[in-house]
Amino acid sequence: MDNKNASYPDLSCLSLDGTWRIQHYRPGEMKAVDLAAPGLDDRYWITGLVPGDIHTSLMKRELIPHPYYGHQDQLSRWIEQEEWWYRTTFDYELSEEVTERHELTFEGLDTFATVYVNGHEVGQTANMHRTYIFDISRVVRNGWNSVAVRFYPLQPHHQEKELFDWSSYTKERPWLRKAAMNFGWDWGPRIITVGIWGSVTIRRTRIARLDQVYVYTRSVSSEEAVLEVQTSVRAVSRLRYTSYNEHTHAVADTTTAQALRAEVALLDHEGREVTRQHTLTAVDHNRTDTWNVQLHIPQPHLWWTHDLGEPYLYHLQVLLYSGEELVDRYEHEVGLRTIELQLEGEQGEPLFAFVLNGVRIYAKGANWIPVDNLIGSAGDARYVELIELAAQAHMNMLRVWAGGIYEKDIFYQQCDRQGILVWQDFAFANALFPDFNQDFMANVRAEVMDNVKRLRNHASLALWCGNNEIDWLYDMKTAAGDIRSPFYGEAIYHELIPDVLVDSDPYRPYWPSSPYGGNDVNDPDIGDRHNWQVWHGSVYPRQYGDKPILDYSIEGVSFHHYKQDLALFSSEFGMHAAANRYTLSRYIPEESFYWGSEEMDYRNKDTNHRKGILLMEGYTGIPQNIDQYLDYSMLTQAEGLKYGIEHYRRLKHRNSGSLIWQLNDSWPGTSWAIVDYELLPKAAYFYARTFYHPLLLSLDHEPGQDMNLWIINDTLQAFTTQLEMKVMTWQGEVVFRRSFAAEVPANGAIQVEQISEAEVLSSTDKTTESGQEQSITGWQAHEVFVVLSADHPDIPDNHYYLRSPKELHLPTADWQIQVDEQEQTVTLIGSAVLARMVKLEIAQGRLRFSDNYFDLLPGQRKVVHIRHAGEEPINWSSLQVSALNRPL
Ligand code: BMA
Repeated sequence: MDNKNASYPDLSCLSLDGTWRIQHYRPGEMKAVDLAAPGLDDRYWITGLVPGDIHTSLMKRELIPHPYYGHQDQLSRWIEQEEWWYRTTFDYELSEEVTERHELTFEGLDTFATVYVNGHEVGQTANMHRTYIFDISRVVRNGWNSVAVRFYPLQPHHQEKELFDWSSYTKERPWLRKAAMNFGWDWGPRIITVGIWGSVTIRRTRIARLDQVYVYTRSVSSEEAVLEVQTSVRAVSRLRYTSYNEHTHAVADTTTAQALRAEVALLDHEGREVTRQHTLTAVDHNRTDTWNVQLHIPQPHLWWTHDLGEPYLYHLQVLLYSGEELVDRYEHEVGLRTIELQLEGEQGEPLFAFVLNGVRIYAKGANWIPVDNLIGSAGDARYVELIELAAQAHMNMLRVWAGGIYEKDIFYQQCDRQGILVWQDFAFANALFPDFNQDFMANVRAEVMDNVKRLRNHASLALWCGNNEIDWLYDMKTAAGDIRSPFYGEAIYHELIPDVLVDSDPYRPYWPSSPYGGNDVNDPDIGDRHNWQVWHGSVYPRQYGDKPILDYSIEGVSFHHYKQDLALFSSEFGMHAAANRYTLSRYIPEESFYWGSEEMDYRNKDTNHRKGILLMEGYTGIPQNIDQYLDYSMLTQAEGLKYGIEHYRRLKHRNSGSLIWQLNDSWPGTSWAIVDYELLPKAAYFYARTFYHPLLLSLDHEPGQDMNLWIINDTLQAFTTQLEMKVMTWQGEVVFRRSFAAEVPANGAIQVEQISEAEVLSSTDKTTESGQEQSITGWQAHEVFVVLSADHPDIPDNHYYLRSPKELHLPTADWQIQVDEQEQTVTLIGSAVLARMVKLEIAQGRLRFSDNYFDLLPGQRKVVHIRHAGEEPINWSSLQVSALNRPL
């Protein structure tokens, strides 16, 4: 069928994105030549979008039920057994000029496919992570053309292959270059997607083209930045025989070199030219020439993460001329910045620290998994919103985790613009891989090259990392006797990738795995570390070769283990919490919406569901119903992450970063995510606004022990402030109040004071907010809470409880509430008792609350602004407000 959305964004590029025809057959049922034939009558096929995926296309036509609802993912398992065909047509104009080449480019084919143009087989594909380019100059016609893509089931591609001792969640995947999480992970279902998941274009090359443009910052200072631009140009030759226009012409090949001119220009934010350079050259036909130019930018605007400055982006333009004709162009946003990974400090101390423009930064952020199991159909808005949410929670780094994909361009573009650094894993997660097989390795090499070249011009890209947990788990599993084979895959992370990077991206740091470094590869003294003592009960310290031990007990999984962790950089750690009520209720049949139902259980794909119960048992107590489960799991996650992250931040500069496992969800499940599938943040997200704030007041305290008061300053300005610690009863009586002056160094952390718990609780300074003296002589730790505040306008207050929630007996809270639908606000006025973890719920996704899951102090007035990320009207009638000590 005609491609309705086909358009020429510029002369050289025709988009084939849009509506295609789709059909499926049993493998081998039909002859490929028939289905690929240009004249095939496909009017009975269904339609589907490109980029996209088969599941979504079928869902749209109601041919399969939504795979995220209930157990319905099981109803679409048949899709992975079938052979799927896509077809489209397009009109094309060939010029009389014969020095043209035409390339059909697929930015994402999932996964094993054969591509046909006008019935001719132009090539095959075997890697979801690659960009495939087919030269179709010999088969494209003037006028009407057809494209067909045949996708094969995965099974024939792995069923006769060697199985490996280790491949988490499924044995099928080591031979298949496809997102690992497709096969199911401990936070998501098995949904084997298939289809054209990236854009499709036809690129016309006239005379010559820009093969590659590589831009990197050589150096920066406030006076000057030096940018190096490496441009590869390829001149195309005439074909000796061409066969378009229905005629065959003999054409003399040309042997003379092609005279070309390249112009490299840098424009500022407003489009004003900052600098421009020309190069003249002669390129032999079918040869590639590479030119380097250096651009010197005086008084540069550097690119900073959003917390340290402005993520200023220039605009790079490379224009290629043949005579007066503009034959190709390349445009990209460019940030002027240097990035290094510092592994040793000035005193020779070990570090794992990112240094941006010469400044050692503290990385705050989270791990990123695919935004949807149906990756190809996920829209740009999901990316924009999730990255916005991350930035608003003061995150400055996201780790694109290895079990998903090399993300779509929109992801990196948004990170560039929103000032967030990217830690990019290569797509190798939790398995052994056949690094002894040359076809596999050639495929991997092409994948690595494609993605390095696609992503290396992004300012946000801070680190390449070889794999997820493979080096570490290889040792653990070998020690446990589960792996007996050599470390298959090692050659990828320790040879192939570094080899490619030396040539293609030599100035960006590379780290072979996460975690990596040290004796047990998860060593606190070298490299980065994953803390899975908490939640998974992994027992540490451990030495290389020791049998791994899991401790499934209240103590074993407790988040108190974070404080024993002196990691240089904590790149994974986290705990489960329920998704928000709306998100769960949307995908769980109503009759199963209760705590302990099999449907609820089905949302949780983790091994051993006892871990979450044990964690809550030790902290909040075991929930008895779904409301308690929502609250208790959210509170445990939020307070647990706060406990861990404040500890890591107090360790600044020994510790230089903490990345939560995980930011987002790919389906409406129960997981470690702090933002759920409907883009509704959990309690931990709102806590992050304080625990990741660049200016943090922190109390280091264990029951019965001293109270250590800290300030952490991630900004580059030193300041002096007056800090106040206030201890209050649930009714708001102040039982202790003390102020401290603090000189806070730039980019540093200081302990301001240490007071014993006993002193605080027996203090005679018992003044209510209204100034009245009290006669009480002592307090119990479970009767009070602590508020830290500072007289600095930007520093948020922080709250602490001296005992775990299950030991506190909070009286029932109350409040007054006013809803202003016009202004989109909810105003709460606290009454006589502290309301703990006040929760506003509205049955709608993508809502942005200015605050939620907060404590409302007695008498406190709090205005919460609510908006929908897509500016849709708010479903006010569904609003409900509750608190831990005032359940629904
Ligand atoms: C680490 C991650 C993921 C996993 C998470 C939670 O292993 O790298 O593979 O989902 O922990 O178990």
